[in-house]
Amino acid sequence: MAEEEKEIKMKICLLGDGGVGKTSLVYRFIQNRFSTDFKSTLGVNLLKHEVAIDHIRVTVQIWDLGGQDKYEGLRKLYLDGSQGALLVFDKTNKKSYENLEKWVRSFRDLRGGKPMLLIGNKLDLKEFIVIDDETAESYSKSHDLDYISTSAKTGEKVETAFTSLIKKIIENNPP
Ligand code: G3D
Ligand code: MG
Repeated sequence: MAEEEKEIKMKICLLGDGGVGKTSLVYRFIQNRFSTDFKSTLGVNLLKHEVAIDHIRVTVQIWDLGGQDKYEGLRKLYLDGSQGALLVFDKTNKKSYENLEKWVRSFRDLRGGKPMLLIGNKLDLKEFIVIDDETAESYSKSHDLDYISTSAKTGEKVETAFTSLIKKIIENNPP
């Protein structure tokens, strides 16, 4: 007997400082490509992507934040209705790691305990890494987040990261 097809829609958002690779990760996930000539995004990029996970058809609306300076004004619109977030820092940029706290707080203030996944991006830039996995893992444990290290450039673990957040969201909102 054919399994009944189930459907679910969700909104997820990307959080993290400018330059950490949010747009590149989304681009890689959606088109399986890496481009080095993005225009620095202003405002918000809205993308839709359909994936099949465990016989469930998932439509993911992805909100990718542009100019960080405008975030304060956009914050509510951006986070409202988000079922989860990918929280991204750049492993070669200490400041982007130190600023995680502010992103976590801003999400939790509005979205409570909804799932968040921590991404340490730019894994390919091995010799420039200043935040190692041990440090990131201990941060993620203490903040009740899962952690995955990715490279939007090579594509390593990008799909895993998105999929694992999506699965968590499905667990929280079974269709
Ligand atoms: P943002 O959306 O978070 O602001 P972007 O970040 O996706 O615009 O990426 C910022 C810069 O980092 C871009 O380079 C992009 O090509 C680069 N980048 C993103 N992800 C990776 C990665 O995994 N590895 C490497 N090596 N570079 C990455 P430019 O030069 O255009 O600023
Ligand atoms: Mg961007």
